[in-house]
Amino acid sequence: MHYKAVIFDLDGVLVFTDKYHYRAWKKLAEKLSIEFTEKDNDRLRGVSRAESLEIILEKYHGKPISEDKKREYLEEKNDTYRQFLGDMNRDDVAKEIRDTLSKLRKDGYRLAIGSSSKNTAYILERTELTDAFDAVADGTMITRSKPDPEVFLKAAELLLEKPSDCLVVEDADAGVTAAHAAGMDVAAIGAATKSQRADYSLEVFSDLLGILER
Ligand code: B16
Ligand code: MG
Repeated sequence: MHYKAVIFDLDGVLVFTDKYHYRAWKKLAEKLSIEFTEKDNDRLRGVSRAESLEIILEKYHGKPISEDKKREYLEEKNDTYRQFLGDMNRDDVAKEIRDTLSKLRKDGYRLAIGSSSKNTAYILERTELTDAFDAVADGTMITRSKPDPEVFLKAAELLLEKPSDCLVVEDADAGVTAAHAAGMDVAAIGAATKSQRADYSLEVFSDLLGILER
């Protein structure tokens, strides 16, 4: 067995909250008369909330915005986003994902979350996924978000595993860069498969079993 642990990104890998991020950012962008498309939203994958706002403001042409006002906008966006999260439940995680996680654990792999999101604990609770993991490293524990390796190194530290023994599963290019910078191999799924920079490419989540059990 080459790897001892698997670190999962959350948004875009285990749950599909990217549509909620999109709707919440869109609401704020409209208020500020900023054009915001789904393509723009793709640039926010794996990026922290504050950095996401700066990316959105690249297309803003109004009066200068103070730091206090930006904090207010961030809170507003998060309130909208959390309203969507409040409607999530166990059914928002596919059976294929739950079964794959259980199988990996049964086979002795240590499992962790490595997410930029400060809402990680709430999402795991809503979807009844908390107990599926041995450790959770998230946006509340780091000072630098992906593409910085901090969140993945934190996950390895919590698992008491060496980075080289961990495989990361990611949907964002920023996350692929972060995992490599942490000295970890990466399996890409979804959007991150396009750039072909990852070590493995997953067509479906359960393809992980083929990588880890060969
Ligand atoms: P929050 P991940 C990331 O989660 C999202 O992909 C990204 O779009 C979001 O801005 C970031 O979390 C922060 O989320 O506003 O909930 O703190 O993909 O790293 O699981
Ligand atoms: Mg993601």
